[in-house]
Amino acid sequence: MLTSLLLFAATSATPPAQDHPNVVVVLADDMGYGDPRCYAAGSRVPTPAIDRLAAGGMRLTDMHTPSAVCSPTRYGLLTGRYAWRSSLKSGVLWGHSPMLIEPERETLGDLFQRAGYRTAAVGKWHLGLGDTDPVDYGAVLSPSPLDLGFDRFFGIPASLDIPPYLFIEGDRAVQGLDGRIEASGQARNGGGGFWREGEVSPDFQHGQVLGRILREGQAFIANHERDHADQPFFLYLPLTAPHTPWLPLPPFQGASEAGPYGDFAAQVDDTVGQLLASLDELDLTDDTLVIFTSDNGAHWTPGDRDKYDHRANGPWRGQKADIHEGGHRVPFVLRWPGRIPAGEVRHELLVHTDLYATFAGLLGQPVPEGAAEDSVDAHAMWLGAELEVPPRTSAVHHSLNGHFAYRAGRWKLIESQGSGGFTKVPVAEVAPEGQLYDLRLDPAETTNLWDAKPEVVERLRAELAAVRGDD
Ligand SMILES: [Ca+2]
Repeated sequence: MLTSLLLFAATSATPPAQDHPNVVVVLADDMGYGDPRCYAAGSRVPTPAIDRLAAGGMRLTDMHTPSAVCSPTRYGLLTGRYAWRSSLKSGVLWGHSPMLIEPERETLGDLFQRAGYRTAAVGKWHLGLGDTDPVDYGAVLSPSPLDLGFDRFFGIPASLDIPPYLFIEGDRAVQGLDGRIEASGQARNGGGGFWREGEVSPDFQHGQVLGRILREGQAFIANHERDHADQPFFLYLPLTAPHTPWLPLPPFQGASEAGPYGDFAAQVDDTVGQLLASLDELDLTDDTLVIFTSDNGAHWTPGDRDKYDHRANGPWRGQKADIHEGGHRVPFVLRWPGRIPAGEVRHELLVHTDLYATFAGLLGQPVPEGAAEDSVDAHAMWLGAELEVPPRTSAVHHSLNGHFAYRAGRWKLIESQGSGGFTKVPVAEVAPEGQLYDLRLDPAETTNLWDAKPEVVERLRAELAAVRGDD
């Protein structure tokens, strides 16, 4: 009796840190479902760090980015709301675009701050800065990530191939845009990588940016432990790779069997490994929930696939920017030792927008009225619960060109013909106006059932219209 009372007391006295873990979200840029070996044993890219993370935690097989490209996915991940509800109806932002997230909108950073966390965003922002179009990088940038729930920001405005090329710290440029850099002159996959011409600051070197983001992220964690150890931290770490330009550092050149892209993806894995090593060294591993995922599928053509015999997007059809699964079904690995079951694989449908409600659930925080309307709470599933009803029964997908798809159980409806993105799809003269696939029987989306299943088409169209708020 005494023993059980003591056990009960010990359980009740669980320190708050157990329920408020540090949280690190690593968002790779354009890494595919078939790159990590824990998702595809035959991957041509060595990924020991991501595999280690999966072995110590959980791996999801049906996680989707809210869009098949960068900016709208980031909007959705940080706000719990699909970006097509915002002013961005298709495409991505550019280097001089103003802030896309409405300043009053609730973000993941706000949620963590309310729960007592110190928060940082370090890396590729790509959600716009300031309120002028074009952005004046000589001015204080308002709004900046500091106005959106982050105590600290360090990073670059957009993609590594989009000018201007400079670092931002907090709400201002680290250095002026004193120079110009010519276009790299490289094709996308010619090695050395592709970037556009434009303004550049003196301290900016494309090949050094990924390492700089890692070091700034590590410094945030180390400084936090030195100065704020009484608080948990939230680090949002959006990497710039393996997006173009593909610029692996010398130790990674030849590290994969998938060319410069694969080598750069191997460097992404090493970046994850160094981050995990930092957590180990600071004795934070057991108190930290680490997520690794990607913001859309890999930019990987059928030609790339044949040349390297590597399926960067795994078994899925299409690639980055496309409405087919390869555009938006991504790796998602999460680890929290002792709390998330180790080595578990889950197949429930989820979207990056769900991070908001899931962390709100985990932290016991309310969701403010009107916030995160496209977010569902999956924290019970993350902690290993077997659920009678899945957290989410449907999802909306969105492509580069603004095409919509709607997933409900086994069915996937695409409102339009073609890919809606980078992949050219020949369309027959007499073809259905849209696409319907049975992902359970046809996960590679090869057989269009639009004409064969009109009742399913009608039902899904009506459901999508309702979610979208069509008049
Ligand atoms: Ca991307």
